[in-house]
Amino acid sequence: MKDLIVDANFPRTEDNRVYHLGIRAGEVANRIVTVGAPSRARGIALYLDASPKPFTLASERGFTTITGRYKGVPISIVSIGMGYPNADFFVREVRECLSGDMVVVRLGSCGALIDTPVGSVVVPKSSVSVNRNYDFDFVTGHSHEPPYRISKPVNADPVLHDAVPFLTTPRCRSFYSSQGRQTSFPDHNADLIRQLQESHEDLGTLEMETFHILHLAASWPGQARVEQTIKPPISTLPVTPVISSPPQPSSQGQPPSVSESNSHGDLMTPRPSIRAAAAQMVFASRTSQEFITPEQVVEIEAWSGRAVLEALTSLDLDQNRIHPERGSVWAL
Ligand code: R1P
Ligand code: URA
Repeated sequence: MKDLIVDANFPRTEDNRVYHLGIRAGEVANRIVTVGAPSRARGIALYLDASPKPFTLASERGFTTITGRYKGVPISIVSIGMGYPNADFFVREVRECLSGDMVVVRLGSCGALIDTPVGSVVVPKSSVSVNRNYDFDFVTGHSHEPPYRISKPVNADPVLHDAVPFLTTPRCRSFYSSQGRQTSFPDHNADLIRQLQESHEDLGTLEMETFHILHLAASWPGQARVEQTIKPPISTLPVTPVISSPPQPSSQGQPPSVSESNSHGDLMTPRPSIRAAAAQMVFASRTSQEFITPEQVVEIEAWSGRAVLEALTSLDLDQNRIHPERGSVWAL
C-alpha cells in the first residue's frame, strides 16, 4: 500500500493513520501495555479475550499494535522496538489517536544493579536519564566536559505505580555506553556505574525507554491536538500497515476522529492526561554477571505480562474520559 501523507507537521495518511505506528483512532485503547519485542506483545496478547477477536496492526516502521479486551476491558499491547526515539513516536502518535486519558505501563527488560536475581520484576518509582555527552572528547579523553550527563529524576504515576505489584526500585534510562558496558569503543565509562551508585544511592536498574515515556507523560499539558495543517499531499512515502482480520469497523465510512469532549459533549475537565509507569524484568544481573535463559524469558514474560494486564484493567478510570467504543476495533 502506498499512502499519501497529507500533513508535513504531523504526518498522517488521508484516512487519518499516523505515519510510523500506522494506526488511527479506534484502533488503540486508553489502557496500554508497551513492550520492546513484537514476540513479547504477541505472547501477552494470548491472554486477551477471544471476543472480539484481537486486532493486530504491524507498521512498516516496526511497531506492532494489538488491541482487544482483557476480562471485558479494552486494552492495547504495543511493541515499539528499542530506544527512546521509538518511545517518543509511540507516546506522541498514540496520543493523537485517543480521546480521553492515556494510561501506559511499559513492560521491558533491564539490567539490575541491585542484588535482585534474574527472572524477578521491579517497578521503579522514578527514573533518571544518563546520556553520552557528545561535547566530551572521547578520542583523547581530555575535556572540560564530563563524558556522561545525568538528568534530574522524573516520577512514575503514583497510583499506577502502586497498582503494578512487583518489587519497587528507582532506576535509570540510558544507552549502551551509558550503562557502563565495556566494548572496543573508547567510551570512558569504566567508572560510570560506581559514580552513578554514589550519586544516586537508590539506583536499581538500567534500561532505555522508561525515562522518556515518564518524562513525556509528566510534561503533556493535555491541550488541543495537532491539527492537519498542510494539504494537499506533500509526500507519497509508504506507510504500509499490515492489518490482521477481522475487518475493522473503523475502516468503514468517514475516518474516525479524536474528541476533546466527554460522552455528554462537554470539554473534559481536567484536560486529558497521560499516566505512565513501568515494570522491569531483570534479564541481566550486573552484580553476579548472570543473564536470563530463554526458558526463563518465556516464563517471566507470561506471568508479568498477565500481571500488568490485570493491573491496568483493574484501574478505575472515569468512563466519561474513555475513547468511544462505537466504531472501534474493540466494539462488541
Ligand atoms: C536492550 O536489550 C533492550 O531491552 C530493554 C532495553 O530498554 C532495550 O530496549 O527493553 P525491552 O526488553 O523492552 O526491549
Ligand atoms: N536491557 C538493557 O537496557 N540493559 C540490560 O542490561 C538488560 C536489558
